[in-house]
Amino acid sequence: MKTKLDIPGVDSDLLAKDAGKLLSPLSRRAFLRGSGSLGSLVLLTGCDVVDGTSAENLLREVSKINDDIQALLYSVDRLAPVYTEADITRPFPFNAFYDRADAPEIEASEWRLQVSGLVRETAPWSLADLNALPRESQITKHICIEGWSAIGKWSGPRLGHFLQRIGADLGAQYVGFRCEDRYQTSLDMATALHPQTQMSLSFDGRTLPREYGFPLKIRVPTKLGFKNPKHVYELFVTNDYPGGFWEDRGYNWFSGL
Ligand SMILES: Nc1nc2c(c(=O)[nH]1)N[C@H]1C(S)=C(S)[C@@H](COP(=O)(O)O)O[C@H]1N2
Ligand SMILES: [Mo]
Repeated sequence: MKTKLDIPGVDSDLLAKDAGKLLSPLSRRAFLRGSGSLGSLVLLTGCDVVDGTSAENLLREVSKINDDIQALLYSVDRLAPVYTEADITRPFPFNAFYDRADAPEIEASEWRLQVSGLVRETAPWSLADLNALPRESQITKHICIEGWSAIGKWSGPRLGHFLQRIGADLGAQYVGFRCEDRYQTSLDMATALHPQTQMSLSFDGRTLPREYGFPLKIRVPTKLGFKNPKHVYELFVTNDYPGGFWEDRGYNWFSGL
């Protein structure tokens, strides 16, 4: 492998520092145990860093190693902690990339969940169809990257059961979600199949309120809040990295807890 460490316009020490910050704690330890230099990052990623663009690619590769390591450590047997009714946070905080008053208003009778990509049955689902599926309830903690957390109660069908039901390719890499407010996010298949990953139709004992994601939110208690899409209208299964609203703006894609 040819490695050139003099990059015109790029400070190699700063680049190594930046990239080191992107690593998960586990791979960072391994990185620092080595020389912690740009050279060792080049070895780790196999990237040939010769200019600003390849420096960017190197940072992207490092972020992917981070995702891969987190995915490897992720276990469908490891459950997020569950809480009691007495622990529920009321009122529950609202968050979105806009103000509460601007949350989308969705007409229940017109709404359909579209299903696409690597699935056998692509027929859309009405809210009544989803409401007819067996439900589970969870009281879990939502943790937002912005520094707050809150305990809430959600119920709805298990996403894993739904994916089986529609004949999704469970060996595919990603399940992506598109939302009515143009938000989107995606999960690795292991997380989509996790027993606590839920298609939430109800919140705190009533129909999901408008601002909390009516009519459908995907509740993922093993991930940070931004990986929990509200107002979902499309679910797709794919092997092409789908990214997401915040993921495309630099948040770590895996963001597991
Ligand atoms: N459609 C949609 N889903 C979204 C968001 C959003 O802006 N739009 N924000 C995410 C973030 S960052 C958080 S913390 C939670 C907030 O959910 P809550 O309003 O139920 O607390 O929704 C997540 N899902
Ligand atoms: Mo968030």
